[in-house]
Amino acid sequence: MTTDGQFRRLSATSVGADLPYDRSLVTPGIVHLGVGAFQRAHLAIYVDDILGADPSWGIIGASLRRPDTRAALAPQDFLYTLVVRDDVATHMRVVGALLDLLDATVQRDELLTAMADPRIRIISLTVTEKGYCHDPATGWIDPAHPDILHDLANPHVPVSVPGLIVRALEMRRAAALPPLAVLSCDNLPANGETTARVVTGFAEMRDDDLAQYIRREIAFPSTMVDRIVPATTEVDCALVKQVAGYLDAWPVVTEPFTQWVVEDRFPGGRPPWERVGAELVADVRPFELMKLRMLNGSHSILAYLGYLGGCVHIAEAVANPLLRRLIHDFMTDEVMATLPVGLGDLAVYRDLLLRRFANTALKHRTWQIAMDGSQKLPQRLLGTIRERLARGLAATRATLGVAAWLRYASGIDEHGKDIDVRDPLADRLKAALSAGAPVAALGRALNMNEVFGADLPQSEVFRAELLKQYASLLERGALETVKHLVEGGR
Ligand code: CS2
Repeated sequence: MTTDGQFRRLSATSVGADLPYDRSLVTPGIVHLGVGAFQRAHLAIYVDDILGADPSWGIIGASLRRPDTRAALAPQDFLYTLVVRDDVATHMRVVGALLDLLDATVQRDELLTAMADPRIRIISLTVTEKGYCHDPATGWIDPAHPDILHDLANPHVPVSVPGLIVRALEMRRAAALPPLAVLSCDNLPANGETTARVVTGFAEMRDDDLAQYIRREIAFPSTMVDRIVPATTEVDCALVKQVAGYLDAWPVVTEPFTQWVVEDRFPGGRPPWERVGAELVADVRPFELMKLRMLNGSHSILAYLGYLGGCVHIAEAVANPLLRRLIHDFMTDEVMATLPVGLGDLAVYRDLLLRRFANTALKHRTWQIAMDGSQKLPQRLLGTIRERLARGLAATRATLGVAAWLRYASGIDEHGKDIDVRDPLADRLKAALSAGAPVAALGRALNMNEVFGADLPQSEVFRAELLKQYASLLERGALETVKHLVEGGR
């Protein structure tokens, strides 16, 4: 359907396509794996903003698992609307940086050909934590992962992210193409190193020479990415129709805030991103730690406790004075002391986060953030807990966040209803947590070394605090537990 009554569909020849650059001159310079809402509101905007100055950096995107993205965007020439909203204003603009979008499930060869195209100088990715096929506690590739086993047996028809990248790099080496950068834009600690580790780890399993070539020639800069981008809903499409007056099957809605800190290592060159607000630095690690522990740590705590307490969206959760106090104190008293010096005034950063979470124009579901906890918690909460334990300091609020995740992952809510838990370890978590006394249930969950590592389960202090919080969640419920803690009862 390209029309709906008097409304026309966004497309290059129809409506909405008056871009500030000539799109017919734009050529591809980047292949991006994992075109979700986040990438379309973040990396794609940093690219869209430089296409007037340098049109050689257009993006060829790929969806790795689902055909719906291509189906939505192809009829509108891969144009889409970026909707920037807060409680005061709504702005819309059309983005033209995406030149094509391949569905890797049926266009794998086209995707590999694009990745091995001489014009491509950056392969970027937002494939979420689980796309790395690694062990989240250690960051090493999981050799028993079904997709990795598939790709080892069928290296020319890869399905995993490491498999696709290694095959593309192999093709580039065979064609004697110059080196490029593989740029992770995922919320992982040291995301460049993590990507390098899984890519070279997979290459080593296939061919030592190839692994050496990758180590020698390919750069894996780390990045800290930040913009809150909830999944698009029908309501967002209706808003675009009403305000912009055209049909867009897949707009993306986000907040005004955006931040991108990037390590400046691009052997094939890069767009002049510093001109459009990106911060190019030598070492991204301090920024990543700050963002993962402060923003994402708070987000996960709000998501689990908020969901259990009946809050559908983050803004609703943070409007609850007890939850707000909890994450305020979590950031101030538990996280800040674990961060490196030189990051500026962390209290200002904290207050900005609290304001961003309170944006009621963003319908960011607690359920969405609650997904994939087993992949997220190591970098969001467990790092903070580890560091505090090592210094003999309490980590009560962070531990309550972990307990709330486990309570959520048990699969039954406070009213006895099923929770739709989305997590690669969902079945194992549910089996571990759904029967027996809390101490036995937690004992089984803590055996998951890929989440907790070998060290945390050994800590008596951590075990005792986790049990205390978990038992309180079961007895009192989420909001009463928070009240108890915030009001000093503990
Ligand atoms: C969120 C993040 O879904 C989640 O887990 O915590 O996507 C968060 O919105 C972004 O990292 C913000 O930059």
